[in-house]
Amino acid sequence: MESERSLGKVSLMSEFKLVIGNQNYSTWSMRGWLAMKLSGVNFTVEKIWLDQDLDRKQRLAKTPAGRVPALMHGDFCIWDSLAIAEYMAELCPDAPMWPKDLQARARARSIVAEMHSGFAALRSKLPMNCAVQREERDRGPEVAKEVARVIEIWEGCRRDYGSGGNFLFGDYSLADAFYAPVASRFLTYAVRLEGEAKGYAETLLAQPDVQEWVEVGKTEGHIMPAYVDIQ
Ligand SMILES: N[C@@H](CCC(=O)N[C@@H](CS)C(=O)NCC(=O)O)C(=O)O
Repeated sequence: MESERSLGKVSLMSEFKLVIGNQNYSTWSMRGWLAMKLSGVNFTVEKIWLDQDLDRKQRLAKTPAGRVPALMHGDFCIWDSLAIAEYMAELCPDAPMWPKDLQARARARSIVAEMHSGFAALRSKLPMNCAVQREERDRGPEVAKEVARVIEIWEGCRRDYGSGGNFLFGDYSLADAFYAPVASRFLTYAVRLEGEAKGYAETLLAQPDVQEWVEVGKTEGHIMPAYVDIQ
């Protein structure tokens, strides 16, 4: 762990609180929460219901970007799922957050960054919704292109780095955490997967932290029509 001095006003003893949105809908919150679980630290959660914060006032009162997740470490705020993941990885170098090997780690960061900055069609056309099951259907060429790219990423990591375990880089890591909401979407919208990608998606959805999040999402209520209306 970092020394007390380099943490500025925040002490190692300061508590962690993660501000999240609805567990059924907020994929970024899920990623931030999975990163916190991977770090192994104790943390509390404050949930802001997105359906009760349409003007973002509650979120803006917590974090300058007005988005969730946001991590409070004492009174120090870190916002954005990736910044939270990196903060915790630096703070907890012994936690299995990134792969140990330099190039595996760089590849993991590449696919996490690719997810963090892309996949607009998956986001808009297949929003996460753990509580429903849709039928398989053609969701258009943009979605098909992005699904194919996700499969390519998964198969490539499994082939090149996955021999030591069942996850993208062998052991479960931040790379898997950032793709967990995608696996959940593929299940919800009955996206057809085969072989390695199918097995990996099943493994990821069975990972205990992922399951814990999804189980709450399924039953938390606060249904938002914008998501539910997508068949
Ligand atoms: N890049 C951000 C995205 C966060 C984000 O867009 N969060 C959504 C909830 S899933 C939100 O609060 N959106 C509010 C808005 O865009 O107005 C991250 O990785 O944390």
